[in-house]
Amino acid sequence: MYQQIAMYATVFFVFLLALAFAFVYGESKRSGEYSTIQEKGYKIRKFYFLGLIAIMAFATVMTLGRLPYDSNQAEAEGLNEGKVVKVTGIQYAWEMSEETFKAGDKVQFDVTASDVTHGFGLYNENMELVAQTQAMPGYTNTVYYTFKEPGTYQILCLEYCSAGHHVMVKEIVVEPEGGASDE
Ligand SMILES: [Cu+2]
Repeated sequence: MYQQIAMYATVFFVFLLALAFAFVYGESKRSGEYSTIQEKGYKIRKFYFLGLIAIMAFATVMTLGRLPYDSNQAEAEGLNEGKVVKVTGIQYAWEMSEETFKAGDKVQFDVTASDVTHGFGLYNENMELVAQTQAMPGYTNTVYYTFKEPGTYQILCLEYCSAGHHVMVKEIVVEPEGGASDE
């Protein structure tokens, strides 16, 4: 569904761009005094620039704390009280210190790599990306995720890491809360 929305949005914006190009092309045939156009253009540009800064600043303030990488935020929300799972990307597999989870588990993934850079991407059953970070040799990147729904999740590599990249898939099963009996 999201892919479809993204596709229609892309087509719509490409159409808008095409309109803009057509307008510019059409206007280019007309000649006029440059200084008045320049003055008008600079006014619009200044307004546009300040507006863009205001929107970006607002969006940054509203969303930065929601990123799943911030340990202070995780502490505030109790996300760091759960399991700590060490994840290592290797050509071509994912090694994990723990592979069984229950719905409701708060997990801190400490992600690294042993050879080249990989991309840790956690997908839910609908193949929606729910958490991701870089897996880099010599670094540990932490990402927090709470398994709200039981099901079969998958970890895919999001960074092309040579010939076997596409086989870097690991399935992890998240059991329903309180065991399999309440399914
Ligand atoms: Cu990889």
